[in-house]
Amino acid sequence: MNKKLLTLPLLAAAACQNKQAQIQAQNNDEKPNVIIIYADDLGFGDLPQYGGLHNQTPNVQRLVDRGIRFTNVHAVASTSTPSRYALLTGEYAFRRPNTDIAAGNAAMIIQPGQFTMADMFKSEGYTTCALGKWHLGLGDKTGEQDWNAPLPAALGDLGFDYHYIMAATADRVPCVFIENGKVVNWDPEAPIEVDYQKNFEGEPTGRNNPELLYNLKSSHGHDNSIVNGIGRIGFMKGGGKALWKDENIADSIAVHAVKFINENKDKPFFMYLATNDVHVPRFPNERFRGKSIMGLRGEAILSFDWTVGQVLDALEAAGIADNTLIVLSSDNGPVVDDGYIDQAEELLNGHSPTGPLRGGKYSTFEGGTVVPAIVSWPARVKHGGESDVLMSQIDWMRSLGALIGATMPRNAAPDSYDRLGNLLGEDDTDRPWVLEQALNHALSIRTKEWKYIEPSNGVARMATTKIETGYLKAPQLYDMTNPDEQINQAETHPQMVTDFEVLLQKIRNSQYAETLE
Ligand code: NG6
Ligand code: CA
Repeated sequence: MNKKLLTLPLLAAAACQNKQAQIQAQNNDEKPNVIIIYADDLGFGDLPQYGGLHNQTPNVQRLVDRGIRFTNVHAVASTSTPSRYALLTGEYAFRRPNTDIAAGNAAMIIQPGQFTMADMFKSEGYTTCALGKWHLGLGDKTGEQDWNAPLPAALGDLGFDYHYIMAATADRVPCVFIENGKVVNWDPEAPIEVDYQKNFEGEPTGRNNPELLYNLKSSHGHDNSIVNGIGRIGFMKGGGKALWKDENIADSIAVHAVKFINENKDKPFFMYLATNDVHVPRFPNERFRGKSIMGLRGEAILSFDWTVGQVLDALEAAGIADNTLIVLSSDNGPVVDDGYIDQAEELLNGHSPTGPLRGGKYSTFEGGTVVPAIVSWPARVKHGGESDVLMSQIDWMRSLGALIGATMPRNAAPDSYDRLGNLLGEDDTDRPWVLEQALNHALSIRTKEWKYIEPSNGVARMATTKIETGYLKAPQLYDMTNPDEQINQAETHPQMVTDFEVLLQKIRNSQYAETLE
């Protein structure tokens, strides 16, 4: 089995590298605009294009019609911060401390000296921006940011020419947008203070003043400060007119995306557009209300689709849709009850956010990391294609780097491989394996045929979200010709388990991405 598992895919990978070189050679002069539309917690089965029920997403369909729908794409982790870290640096999050789900007052997690995806585009003359959810820390010291002054470290230090972002998630303070290192609409009458340990004297909390939760009540956690009638994680004081209204978040992000497209339509740009949808608190704009029988979670999916439409319309109006490469995906799998009483569970009406997959956000099972992924580039990519090629978001950095002919500094994107051919639908050679990280740090390796989950500690099912974690003290091995991960075959295939353990050990110990060769 050793041979079948490890050797054959490696030979295939070598063949693939040659093809990649040719693809790169074709591309050096083209310089398409590149947009990553990164949804939050959008599950593999959530979109109707992936079997999702009840909602129409016509704008996602526009992308599918002019691009490729991938069905075997893996986020690097089943939660946001490690997944985003890996996407933007090409390095597995487990190699770095402080890459777990970040608080809103975490210091910047990616170091200014690291070579990011934005640096890569910038080095090739692109104008770069990050819009929407950030969740990778800001400022130079955790808990010591002065939110009333320019932040000493922000995305300008990571290669982004422009940013308009939320520091963390919508359920975490501070509930304000940050533009180029400064709070947007900063209110001198209401200076901002943030603390993740203790409340500010006299300030109401969700726990003590549930009567003030007029927009959404919490089902678990989310009972610290109240902003816009919604309980949050962490304490904040002040903010005044800078505080966001949850119902306007998607609009605020989309408006800045459209503006950036219009301002940069004459030169190549890179946009990292990370939506707040469909993360909690789900509180989409009034115009989506009542439009989904799945209630707020369904309406958040409609809001996501609307954002996609805003981007496509702006590209078309600017006459640059043909030469813009769009990658649409999600940071991790779905969760239904993630802490607010929004009736997401009651109103599923038979919809399965993970499709046929087991587990969900947080878990080691495939529901945690298999995500929708659609790639469109009308000028180049086959229209209406489908692909089940095994792909990991870890490779998108070097693949996009190859596309634009970027020179990668030594040590940059150490875990990322150029698999541009996969991304453009021009090569269907599977990645030999992909690595997945769960909330409890358990790592899994997935090949096209098998999935190995290393032993780990923790509850089998989260009491709060009801998600099956896949944590087990013994190794797990699943035959992925049936993706439901129900029959653990570790005991009957000890050699294969050993092979996977050896491979995992090699990946863990490797400083650079030598493990695929
Ligand atoms: C959890 C939050 C959850 C969500 C998640 C991060 C509670 C009870 N749950 O701790 O609501 O915010 O962190 O989600 O606080 S992620 O998609 O950004 O990783
Ligand atoms: Ca997420």
